[in-house]
Amino acid sequence: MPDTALTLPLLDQIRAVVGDRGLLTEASDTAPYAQDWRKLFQGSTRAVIRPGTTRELAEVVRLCAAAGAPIVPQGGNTSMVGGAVPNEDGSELVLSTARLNRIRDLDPVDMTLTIEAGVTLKAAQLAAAERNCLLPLSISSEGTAQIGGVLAVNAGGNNTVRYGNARDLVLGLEVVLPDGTIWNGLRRLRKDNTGYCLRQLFVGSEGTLGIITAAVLKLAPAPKDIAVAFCGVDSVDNALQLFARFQSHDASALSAFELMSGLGTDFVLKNIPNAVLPLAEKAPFYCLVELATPRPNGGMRPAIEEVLEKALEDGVVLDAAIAESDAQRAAIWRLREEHSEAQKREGASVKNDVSVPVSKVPAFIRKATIACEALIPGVRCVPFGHMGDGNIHFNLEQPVGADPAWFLDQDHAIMEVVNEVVREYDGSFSAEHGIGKLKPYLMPDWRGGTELAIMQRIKAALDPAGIMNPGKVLP
Ligand code: 2HG
Ligand code: ZN
Repeated sequence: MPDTALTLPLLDQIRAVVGDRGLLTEASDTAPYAQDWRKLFQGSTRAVIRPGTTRELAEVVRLCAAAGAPIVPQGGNTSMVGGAVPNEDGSELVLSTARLNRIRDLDPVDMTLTIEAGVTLKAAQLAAAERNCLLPLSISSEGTAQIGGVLAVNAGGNNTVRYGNARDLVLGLEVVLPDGTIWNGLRRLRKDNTGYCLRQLFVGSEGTLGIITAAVLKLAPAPKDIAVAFCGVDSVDNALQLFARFQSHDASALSAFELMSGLGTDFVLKNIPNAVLPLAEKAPFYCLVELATPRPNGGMRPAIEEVLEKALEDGVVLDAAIAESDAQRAAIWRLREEHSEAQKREGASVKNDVSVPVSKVPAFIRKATIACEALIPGVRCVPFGHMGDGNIHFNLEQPVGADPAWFLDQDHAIMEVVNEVVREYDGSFSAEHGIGKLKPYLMPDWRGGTELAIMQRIKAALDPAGIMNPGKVLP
């Protein structure tokens, strides 16, 4: 933001609210907040504001609204779609929720966790575990991602197959609106039919309607018996077959069913230190299966063995390894969780976070692979992800030796080709990563007409001046 007579008083006023430690203005301090972790979006900002309480944050928003200064809310800055990056001209102020990091309450009878936006998902999980509970939301970036951002994008992750998305875990919210008003909706009721469900309006709004400052989340009983298997399969069709078998065996025990391609797993084995394939032979695809129950000695190991033995016998699975210890379980999960990092180290990659009905995953992967290979000869397709809920990360790695910048320039063409197949199967062009800065241009085509018009009216009603995360979500 230029040093005009208008902006300097605004920053001075903000400093009076948040103090020196709540305001960063040195370029070296603000730089990490102005770029996404994938380094695809480079923005610029005059200041990063880090309020320590909801009241401070609300006062800052009120001051910004009065000055007409646009705000970019930011949590852990782990967005895959540039959702938390300011624009290039420096006119937007970054508002970080990092210092709102208190756990306000955990009730083991109500099974609720009341928590501030800046707590990392990992810290929230640990807080739940300490009280013998489970916060059933797990994503690869959980060590850095903060609850506010996780809710603002309605993150999904590995346990959606059993517990749903972030949205399904929210009972209450505290939100600062674009004019600085605080809405305290921190109720922890399981039944509450009192008009429009406002909390769900903010979940998934990606900071365009207000800033989530605290939430009441639903907990589940902590698992006491967990079994994890890593299975090689010769096709995605057989991966689907295996999923169906686990589901019909005991859907209530299935807490994750993840798919990995042979190539994506090879990238992990090559680029991530100490990653080891737990099978004797490589396979075209792999599945990670997790069964869990809160009952100690709840029979998860015999259950996973029973289904896998039959699947091996029937040729649905080529080979499988069942974790014998917590360390082996973690090592298997690492093969899946390091997929993004391994792809990053391999070269330039374009992400397609898409979903289709679970039954259509094999056909979708087959067709999208053919379409992408026809578009860019030599491109390396890396489909992986949350097969149990139909969310596939259909990522593409640059051809070996290709210019990374040239490859990244093809991102819209790639997304178009993949999305055409997604559309054929009634899927979505954004499953769990959101729209951010990357995908608003796709909204008219996919959600145009009445749906987009309703969204625009809601945006205009809550943020008439358009100061909340401008340029994100809506075209
Ligand atoms: C995951 O499932 C994340 O690991 C990241 O959603 C996916 O890198 C990706 O595309
Ligand atoms: Zn994912």
